[in-house]
Amino acid sequence: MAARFGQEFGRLPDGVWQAPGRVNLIGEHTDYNEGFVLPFAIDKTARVAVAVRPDSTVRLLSTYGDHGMVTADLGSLDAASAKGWTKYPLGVMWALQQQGITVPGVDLLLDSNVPLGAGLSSSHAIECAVISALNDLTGAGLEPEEMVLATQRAENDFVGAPTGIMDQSASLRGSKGHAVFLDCRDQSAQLVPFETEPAGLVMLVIDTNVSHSHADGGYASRRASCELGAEVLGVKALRDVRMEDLEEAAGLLDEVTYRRVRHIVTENDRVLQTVELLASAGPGSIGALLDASHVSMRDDFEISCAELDLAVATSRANGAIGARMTGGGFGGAAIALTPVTSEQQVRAAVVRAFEEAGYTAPDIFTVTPAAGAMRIS
Ligand code: GAF
Repeated sequence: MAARFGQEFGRLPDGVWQAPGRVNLIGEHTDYNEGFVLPFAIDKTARVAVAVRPDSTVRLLSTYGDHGMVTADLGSLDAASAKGWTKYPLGVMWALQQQGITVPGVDLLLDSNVPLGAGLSSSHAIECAVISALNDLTGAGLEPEEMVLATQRAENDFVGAPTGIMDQSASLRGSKGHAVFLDCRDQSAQLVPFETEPAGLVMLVIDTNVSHSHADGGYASRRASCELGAEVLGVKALRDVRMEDLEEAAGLLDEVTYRRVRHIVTENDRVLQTVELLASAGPGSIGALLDASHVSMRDDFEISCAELDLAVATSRANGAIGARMTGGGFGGAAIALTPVTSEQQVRAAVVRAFEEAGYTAPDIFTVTPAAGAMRIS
């Protein structure tokens, strides 16, 4: 990375930082409802090599895609004119400026092996690598919780995606062999041991190659339904609705809003149950909760799609102990918690099922919980 940076920019970088993508084990769309999530950082990362410049120019280059060098001026960062992946680093710089941090001009080279548009948060991986670099280079001394909020601001107000805080929390606060149990109301977090190998399991990711964007309408409309539900029920956020309140809520809400609310309330409950089960009985015990989460997203929140449903059903029929779509939905990836002994069967069956359905071939790979963002040189 440093050598490539040298070729492109004619000098060495000041450092190289990396940040991972994430898989969400369970707790979908609960983050912006101030609820619970249980994601883990994965062993696929975005890396940025960065050198500070003496002026206010930013030069951005990536090793993938065909974008060429993009130049911007820090004095006039503009969301409307930022294109493609450059929205993410520029959005982070903009967000830091908004909170009064002086961002220096930089030359920046990006490399990433987080699949794009797969629901594994390739965009937050970039943002978290960039904010880690700028935090170190400026000496701003931001805590992870502050970096989480700054990247959320970049996503919401610069990129234009009304997302919550889960993805960047996993990327910044992840730890090898652990999932991050996060309370999205106050950002308190607990690392929960989650290792598949000792349990004879693998976590398969099935990237359907149906690409999605959180800046599209589906994500925002689900968020709006949740806000409406909270307003009608008279609570600050759906986090405050309990399982036993659901019956009464049914009488107060229209049918669609009720189902959206039911997903959030039951999903929060499933996160709590998953955390308890992981502690008492290990990863082999959480299959039914993963399945129930998928059904809730498919039927109540309506964020799945035919390809995700096929990936989930086929995995389960061929030996996975639990499976669900992961991430924002409307495409992207499913996860299938699978005994090592069934891995090949699940892989082959999913590929065959996609072929028979006439869908684009999926990409299937395993992930393990990995470390969060860090400086690597
Ligand atoms: C996307 C968002 F970025 C997260 O904040 C979260 O809402 C997720 O969708 C759904 O759980 O990844």
